[in-house]
Amino acid sequence: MSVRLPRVEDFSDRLRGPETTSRVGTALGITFGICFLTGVWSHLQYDPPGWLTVPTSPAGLYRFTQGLHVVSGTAAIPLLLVKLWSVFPKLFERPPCRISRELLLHGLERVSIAALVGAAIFQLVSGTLNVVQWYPWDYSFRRTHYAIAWVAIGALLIHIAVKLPVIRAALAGPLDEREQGQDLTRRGLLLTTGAAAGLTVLFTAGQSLPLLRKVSVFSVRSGEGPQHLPVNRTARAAGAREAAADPGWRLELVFDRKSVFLDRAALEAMRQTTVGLPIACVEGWSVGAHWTGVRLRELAQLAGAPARSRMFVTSMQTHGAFATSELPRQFVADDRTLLALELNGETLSLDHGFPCRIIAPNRPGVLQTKWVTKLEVFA
Ligand SMILES: Nc1nc2c(c(=O)[nH]1)N[C@H]1C(S)=C(S)[C@@H](COP(=O)(O)O)O[C@H]1N2
Ligand SMILES: [Mo]
Repeated sequence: MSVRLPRVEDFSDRLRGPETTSRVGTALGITFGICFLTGVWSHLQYDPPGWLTVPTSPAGLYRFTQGLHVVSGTAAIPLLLVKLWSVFPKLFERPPCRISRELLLHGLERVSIAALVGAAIFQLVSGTLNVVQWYPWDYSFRRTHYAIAWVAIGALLIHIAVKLPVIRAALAGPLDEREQGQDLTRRGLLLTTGAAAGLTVLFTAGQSLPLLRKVSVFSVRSGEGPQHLPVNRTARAAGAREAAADPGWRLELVFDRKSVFLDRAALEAMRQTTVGLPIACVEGWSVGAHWTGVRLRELAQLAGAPARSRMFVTSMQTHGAFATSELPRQFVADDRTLLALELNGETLSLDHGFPCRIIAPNRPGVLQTKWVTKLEVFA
């Protein structure tokens, strides 16, 4: 018996083929489209460019868009696996053997598909690793995930354009044919794939949708934690423990090269406001909570600055990212933006940012800075 490479004809399974591929591909295209748009939005919100004024309402907008980002990315995993399985035999298609226009086109198609498959796998794997906070190698997740997103979406659009005639014809193709001795039809396969994607969402989306919290046994975050809120980075992990627990701590409020110092008692003596706002993490989980503290707007005014000022926030964190953040004017001016002192009716715990933290509407979790020690106001 001679050993040889398989050929396309060797894979006779009728379940594969354009009828299956086109339908799974359509679903996959939709999830990737949603993932791309919500991802770009998250990127813009994280670090808004000059031309973009991020709205402070609706307060739960980021919670919604980022939940959708992670849910659609998760649903895409089973879809991508089935899609790749359905086209797998094509890997063994022989290129035209003479140098010709066909060979060139074949080569170009192969390159674009390699880029698409590579980028798609990278996005789903890196996104999942970020959700479970596992960084097996040293790279900037946000920048890389964002750059590869453009490769993926570009290659996807080219792929759809090239395949459009095939996709059109295949979407009209039969689903219920059965080969001898075979039980599963293409329709059956597609339903199974849909169910797999649905269950994946059901088992994980509870971290974004409180309604599903009980069923989502594979959620990375249960929604629970000290003071009814998960903790992403503890005071110890951020190297903020000692400074934050120091009874001599004072907040430095800077405007126009003058500093005002306020200890916790002074902050507690100011007018207190209570708001209901969620923490919405880039990792997709979000939890609503009640926060009590001083309006940033009133702190700006105390410093002698206008209510519509920008603010730069510095924390006591000594290592790791997210030690500082910036609040655009509309966020400082918003009545719901607080320097929070209490969480769900109790003094903030150390891990939630004691002595005080930022909480603002429609703001990615990473920017809700904990262990604040300095606020610089810019008119
Ligand atoms: N100083 C500081 N603030 C921080 C962080 C941090 O690492 N350092 N993590 C942020 C992230 S990623 C999130 S999602 C929220 C989580 O808040 P919690 O741990 O209080 O629930 O806090 C944010 N505030
Ligand atoms: Mo986060």
